[in-house]
Amino acid sequence: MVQFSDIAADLEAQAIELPSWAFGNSGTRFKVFGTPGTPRTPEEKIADAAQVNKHTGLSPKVAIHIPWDKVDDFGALGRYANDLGVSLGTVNSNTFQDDDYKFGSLTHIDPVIRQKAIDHHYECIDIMSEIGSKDLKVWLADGTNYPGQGDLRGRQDRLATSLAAIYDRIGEGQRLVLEYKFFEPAFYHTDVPDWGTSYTQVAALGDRAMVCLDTGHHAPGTNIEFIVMQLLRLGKLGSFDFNSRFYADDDLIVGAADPFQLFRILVEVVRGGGYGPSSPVAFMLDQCHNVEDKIPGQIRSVLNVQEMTARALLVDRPALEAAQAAGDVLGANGILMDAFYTDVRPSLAAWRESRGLPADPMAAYAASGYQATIAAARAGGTQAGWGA
Ligand code: LRH
Ligand code: MN
Ligand code: MN
Repeated sequence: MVQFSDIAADLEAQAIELPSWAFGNSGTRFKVFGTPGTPRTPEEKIADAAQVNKHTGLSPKVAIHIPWDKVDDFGALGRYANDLGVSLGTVNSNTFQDDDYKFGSLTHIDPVIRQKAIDHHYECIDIMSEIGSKDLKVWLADGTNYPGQGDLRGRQDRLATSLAAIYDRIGEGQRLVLEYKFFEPAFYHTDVPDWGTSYTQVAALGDRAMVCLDTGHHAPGTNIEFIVMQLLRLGKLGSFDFNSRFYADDDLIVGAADPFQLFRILVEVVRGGGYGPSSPVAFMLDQCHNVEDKIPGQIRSVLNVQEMTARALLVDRPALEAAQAAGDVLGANGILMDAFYTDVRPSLAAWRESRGLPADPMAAYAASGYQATIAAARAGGTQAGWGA
């Protein structure tokens, strides 16, 4: 049996990057409900993200999305974040909100539009260099709605050429991570629909190009932990966008819809060397909070990842390997389930307190009065991001 005390040191280095856009209002095409206190500026999003780190110690970085978080002086934005105890992380490009990209961005048939999309990525790389960010995350809405609408092969070839032009500018110590998604907003075909396509494209670029796995971007029933294993085996798992889903790209709180799936994913992460200070895998959230308050929503999210990481670390590896080797099907399964069913919450609460953090971060945030303060201070404002 592995005890919590055996794994406590491994929890020390856990860092889960927060998406700036999680702090803005969001919804579906049917309705976006406003939340009092929603940030009006990138600075206010960062201030809210800093609250999550203050109460959990788990989220020292904030990912930004360009142009949603565009400011005149990124150096100053970075210093502002540092003053609040966090730093700016992944830079996400955005080629899905400009009319020019109606029929594609990096895959567009018109070289002028393609160059515009490439130039946007150059701008993102410049921002990364200014703020000391390591990762450029590329997610493309490119695809078609009707069979015959586009030449699938030609689009894939143009994608490869465009990505190569972007990768050329990626500096030492920087990476390009390519995210895949099986559908939406395109419904017939998507140009980077799956891990295999993302892998094929980044493998052609070089060592500093990796795959981003967004847990919400798979068809129902997909064995995501198998993909995690394979990408780690290939040395190409660059980052996670964590969230959870019941139906499509729901962007719900990670670990809320299917905690067991999150556990299984983290078991493969640990098994494949994807966890720990020397791992190249960046843990990130990519979520929206449509009906719940955003800051507690993010606090709950990072705690869910921490709890499932602890449980994954509790798997008795030698015993599991012995059971597997002996063909002990139910024994092996039982060893995994023992770890999954271990309630680590009391141990984590004590562990947090021993580090000067609140035992219960959700309660500590609720008692802090921050939510009422921002609701009063930001009343009547317009939110930043998502279309801004
Ligand atoms: C696409 C996606 C991608 C975007 C984010 C806002 O569905 O997951 O990561 O950058 O949502
Ligand atoms: Mn994502
Ligand atoms: Mn998504």
